[in-house]
Amino acid sequence: MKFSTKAIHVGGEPDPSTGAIITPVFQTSTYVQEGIGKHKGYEYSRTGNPTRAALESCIASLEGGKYGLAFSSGSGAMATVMNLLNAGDHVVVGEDVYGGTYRLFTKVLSRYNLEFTFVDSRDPKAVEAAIKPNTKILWMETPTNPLLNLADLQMLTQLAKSRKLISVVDNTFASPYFQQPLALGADIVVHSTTKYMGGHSDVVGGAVVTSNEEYYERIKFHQNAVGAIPGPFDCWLVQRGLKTLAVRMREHEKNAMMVAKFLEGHPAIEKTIYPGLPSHPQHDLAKRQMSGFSGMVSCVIKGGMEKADIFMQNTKLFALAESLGGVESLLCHPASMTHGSIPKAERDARGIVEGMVRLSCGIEDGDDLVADLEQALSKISSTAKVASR
Ligand code: P1T
Repeated sequence: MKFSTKAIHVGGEPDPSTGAIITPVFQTSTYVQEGIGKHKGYEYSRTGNPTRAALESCIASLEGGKYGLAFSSGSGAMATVMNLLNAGDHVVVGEDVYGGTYRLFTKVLSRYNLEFTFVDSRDPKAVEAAIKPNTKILWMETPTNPLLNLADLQMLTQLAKSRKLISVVDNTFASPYFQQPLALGADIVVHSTTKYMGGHSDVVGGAVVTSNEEYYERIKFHQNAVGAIPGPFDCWLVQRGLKTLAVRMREHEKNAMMVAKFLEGHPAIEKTIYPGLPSHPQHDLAKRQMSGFSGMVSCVIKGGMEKADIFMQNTKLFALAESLGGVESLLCHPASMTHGSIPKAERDARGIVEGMVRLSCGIEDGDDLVADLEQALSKISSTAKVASR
């Protein structure tokens, strides 16, 4: 079965008791048992729920994995994967990651005697040099949030294997439609399903996929033991989103390409970052390991935060908000919003400068999106003229 068919049919078998074509929202906390140990496969909804099970099998199939697990948020999924570690273990992390991932690792998990080294995951030599005898996980996000840097997944997962590390890839930005980390050698994929998978900015969720039975059993144990599980209606919403993932991703990409090309030629823009542009330093790698470039574009506005603020206040279709991957276009200011939990010196060192704006291109008409950006950028130069009079 191909991607679009799996998205609609896996985990979507008609309900055996009623014939309902859509898996019902099993809004129940528990299940009646016939006798001691005699039940229909479900005992308690933290441990398992049929609506969640349907979603988990669909997500696993879309990532080309054997096992899927759903969580109450991407953060909950990431925290639960980290329960694979024991105190004293070390993790090598690609340095440009979502600010909340950085916060989870440096401000929460580091208190449990887990150690993190952040490296530039574009540079396999730097990654290799960071590995220590107690390193257990290599954590990669690609494309990264918000710089849209890529990690060479084939090369780095091979390195992880040769050093007996568990490789984990946050595939949120690409979605399984454009990138399949397990096929490229990764052990575990994590997602914020809040983003492209849910796709409609109406649910917060997370997911983990793996084909490794041992990792699956251990993460599933912690999913139940720690309890960061999604409610059945949230599972239902994400699964409904998945049905249109393929068509949405094609539109996101088409619009992102239009937006990136427009921004790249605009005099108010210092730099445009999109893996689909030939000017992206890793464009060739993007073509090799992704089947498309997804819907995220970052740019740096000339004149820093002040001008970026004028631009962001004047867009009418692009709404100023955290998050991404929904049908409606959003923009955000990473330095103060999504990556505000990273100290300024580190942000500057990574290139998350004050003038940077991150755009999540929705699936509105591309001409309207470009026109919106054009009129908002024109406000920067018109305020400059007023100020210089
Ligand atoms: O928000 P949550 O569902 O908990 O997912 C966390 C997360 C994990 N990984 C990546 C790559 C992410 O971008 C996120 C969340 N990101 C945002 C809210 C944002 O605006 O970037």
